[in-house]
Amino acid sequence: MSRLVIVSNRVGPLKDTGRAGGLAVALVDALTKSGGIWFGWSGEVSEEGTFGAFKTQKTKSVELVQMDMTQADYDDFYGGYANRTLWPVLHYRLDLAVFDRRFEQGYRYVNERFSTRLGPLLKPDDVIWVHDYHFLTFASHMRAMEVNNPIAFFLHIPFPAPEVLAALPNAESIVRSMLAYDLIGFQTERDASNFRRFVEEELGGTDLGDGRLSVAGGEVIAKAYSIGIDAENFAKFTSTLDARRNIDRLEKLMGGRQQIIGVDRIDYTKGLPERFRSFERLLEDYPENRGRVSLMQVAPPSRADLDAYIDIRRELDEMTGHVNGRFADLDWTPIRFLTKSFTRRALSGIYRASKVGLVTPLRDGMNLVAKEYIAAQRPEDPGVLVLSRFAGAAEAMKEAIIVNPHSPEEVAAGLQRAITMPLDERRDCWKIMFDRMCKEDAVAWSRAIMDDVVKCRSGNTVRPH
Ligand code: ADQ
Repeated sequence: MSRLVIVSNRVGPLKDTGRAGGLAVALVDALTKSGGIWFGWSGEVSEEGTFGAFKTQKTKSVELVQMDMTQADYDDFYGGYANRTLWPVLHYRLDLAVFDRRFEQGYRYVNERFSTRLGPLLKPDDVIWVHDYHFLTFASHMRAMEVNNPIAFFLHIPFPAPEVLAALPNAESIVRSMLAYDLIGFQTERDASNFRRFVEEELGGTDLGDGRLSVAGGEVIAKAYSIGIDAENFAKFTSTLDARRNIDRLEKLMGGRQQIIGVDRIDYTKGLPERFRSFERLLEDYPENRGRVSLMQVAPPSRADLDAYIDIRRELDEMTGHVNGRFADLDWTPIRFLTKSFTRRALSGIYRASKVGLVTPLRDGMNLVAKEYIAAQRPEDPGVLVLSRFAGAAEAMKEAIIVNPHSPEEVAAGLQRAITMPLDERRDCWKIMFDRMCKEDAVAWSRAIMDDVVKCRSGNTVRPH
């Protein structure tokens, strides 16, 4: 069996500390089975940066290998091109994107530095799996170093329509670099077909069907592999002590009232101000919910040094004050806005105690919260998921109430339907989604990608140059 080498911006943790996301757990699982390396940034900035010594951590079969970056790398690569350019563009937010050629140079440089450092650690039959928008050009640097191992890539965030991506300076050159991967995985059919269309329309490629593209004398696979969670395990979290404590506290606090739950990193893609407005609209248009239904939004800050993120935080604080000032009563607070983070076990209890899961990003690669909410429900009396049509999760979770997050009326009507949905209907919808999630879980996702990348290299696929 080949060794697996995973490359991602942040690595680990190897042990489930309770905070590790489902993704980290799935990757550790894949790594433990085949043995291998998880390679990435240490999260630290130092003067030596990528020229410094590796920071390593080892278990029996898996090694974490991390290195620092310099402040300039961090500013141009991470804070710059990754998070001020690619993140907004790939989420269709050209209005928030910053285009600065230093950022792009820094991005390519850090991709090259990471591949240069990884090269000597590789063995001839290793399979390399690179993650996310930080490393679009990584494989092209590896190929320039004559690394011939199979390299798969998975994009966790959306891939926009070619008409949008075309606004990114040098988009063709970035996408051409991506063709050095053997396989490029996307969250949804829509993302994969956007990519294939870009390659056809802008790079003169040919769609061969089955996700295969022929371009510049070579072939690449560009297909959807939607990411799953470890649904059965997540469901089990709800009987842990941490979860039961939260269920008890919330049920006591609500005293028969209903709670809508939102859980997101603070990010402009998550549609949080729009969500608060929709909840306000619910109280306006369906006044019977006043005093009876509240919204709890759990949103730990992320990338707190970027302006766009500071603005949202301020806006959400103001909106919470506005809605609560307008509707609160002696014994009822309409919106509770918590900016702390919870362990996954504690979170499962919060989901279970909430009658409605409200997941309304303006754009999202997949959205794992939608899946976690369903996994945490009581099979005999499950809650209802209200889900944005712009979350990748909407492609497979059709039994949820699908809404347009830009329309407060539509979201409010969806919430009202969720709050009043009869038990039979709730059970039926929940069961279909839960069973599907158990089948299409995180392990199945990583296995499908690994099988395909190995197959395509042992077949007759030729890499483009
Ligand atoms: P994210 O944008 O981070 O991920 P998401 O898929 O929702 O979005 O995952 C967030 C994770 O963080 C969930 O597992 C959630 O439980 C956890 N989390 C959020 N708030 C928390 C809190 N307060 N306490 C504890 N945990 C919290 C990116 C893409 C997504 C894609 C994933 C995986 O943007 O579209 O689904 O990668 O591919």
